[in-house]
Amino acid sequence: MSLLKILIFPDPRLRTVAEPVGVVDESIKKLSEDMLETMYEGSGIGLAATQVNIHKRVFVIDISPDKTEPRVFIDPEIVEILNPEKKSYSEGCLSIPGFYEEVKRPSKVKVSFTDLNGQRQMDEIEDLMAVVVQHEIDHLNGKLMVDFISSVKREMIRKKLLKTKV
Ligand code: QAP
Ligand code: CO
Repeated sequence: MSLLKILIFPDPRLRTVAEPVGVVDESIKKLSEDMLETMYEGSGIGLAATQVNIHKRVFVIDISPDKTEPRVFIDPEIVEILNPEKKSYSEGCLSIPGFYEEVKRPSKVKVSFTDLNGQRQMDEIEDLMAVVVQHEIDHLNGKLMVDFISSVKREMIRKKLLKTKV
């Protein structure tokens, strides 16, 4: 496995719309392992391929307290909003280190995706899982959590992250 470099906002490459994967081959398995390693190393709970400058529709998450439940989502789609009532959650992002912002999203959704075995799956998700899955699908579409906040706040975060760039 290898650690991947995470793009930091406002890197314009974070705005790339990712391409569908289609067939799950060895390169996608290797990518998802490297992404999981990179996510755990950064103490994250979710990471999209876009964030490591790979523009394929893949993301990994692990929201378990002891970080023992890695999950890989390939070509994910929100197929139905099961509860349109929006819930607010203080979201973070490995590409926006040190900043947490309240974002409102539908609280329960139905998601379809391809798993690592190449099988299409369907899942009803809510709570933190629904928040993270929607956040990661946004990444694959070039969208970031700062797009939901005021332009004044977004500009402040942009300037601070440009300054602290190593
Ligand atoms: C997405 O984000 C998420 O600022 C995953 O200094 C997180 O794993 C969606 C992280 C929460 C909804 C709620 C952030 C690590 C990790 C930081 C993450 C940081 C170190 C963020
Ligand atoms: Co993120």
